[in-house]
Amino acid sequence: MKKILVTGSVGQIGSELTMLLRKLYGNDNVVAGGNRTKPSEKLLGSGPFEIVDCTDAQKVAEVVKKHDIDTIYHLAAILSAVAEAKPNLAWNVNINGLYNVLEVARECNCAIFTPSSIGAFGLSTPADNTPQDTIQRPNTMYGVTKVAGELLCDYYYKRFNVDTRGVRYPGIISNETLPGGGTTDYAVDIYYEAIKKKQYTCFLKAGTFLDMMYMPDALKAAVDIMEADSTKLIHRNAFNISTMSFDPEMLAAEIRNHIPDFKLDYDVDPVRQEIADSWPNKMDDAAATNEWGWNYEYDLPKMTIDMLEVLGKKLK
Ligand code: AKB
Repeated sequence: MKKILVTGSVGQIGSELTMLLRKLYGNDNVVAGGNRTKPSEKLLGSGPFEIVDCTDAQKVAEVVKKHDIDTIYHLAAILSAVAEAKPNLAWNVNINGLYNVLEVARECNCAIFTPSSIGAFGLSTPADNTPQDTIQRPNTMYGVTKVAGELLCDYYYKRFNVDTRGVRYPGIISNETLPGGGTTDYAVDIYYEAIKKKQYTCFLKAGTFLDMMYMPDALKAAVDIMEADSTKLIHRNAFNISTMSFDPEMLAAEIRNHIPDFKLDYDVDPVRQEIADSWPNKMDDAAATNEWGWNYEYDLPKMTIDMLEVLGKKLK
């Protein structure tokens, strides 16, 4: 049985991924690593928890050795909007933190999953059907750290044979956890506000198309790629994965199928708009499908039904 450490287990994807991994591999075999944010009762009560600051290499090594870890899901990261406000912090966590975790993985012979993002692309990248291998010249600190991270993971595999794997996540939408500090966060907020106020003021403008994904598919991708047959992986890291692409108007129209008087207006945030404008409209994920059988369950209508149903009960 795998012995897993999840860094960033208190974050949006981390907390839900930790719970899924505990279900699949046993509660005691999945250590939740967190740093500043207080972990939920659910996370604390269902298995081991350790304070792991990925910028502290010694601490990462200590926890990996203490629990005999063989697989690390490294999810601790600073997202795009916060990275623009705090580039220093973003470099430290996203690059130095990743370097530390890769070094520990090399030393302790661990496999490692590291997500990249649509943020690894830039204005000169083809925006439609963005190929797996293409131009990557991002102009954000988040993007710079993501491209460097992809290359670093490739390097650790080639040079040290560390079993590094990863995907490029789109914006992730969840009915359970809120995102923090991303450019795609509007696509989560809008559902909450649709239920609470039947109105949402969007910080990205109409016509801003971005890749998005429902949380269950994002979690499935993380599990499936780590279970994939290693000999079939040509790319290993930074696989494009895609399930849906929409702009705020399309999302609002879908919500109106269930809440007909829902209203959408705009108060555009220039920083996040500029970031979004530099990201693809939709990625081509054929390499993921061919190399490890990537597939998904949720499109926009199916996700919207589920989001509104679950949030409707929760926010009552
Ligand atoms: C963000 O908006 O920063 C993230 C991402 C797409 O990587 N959700």
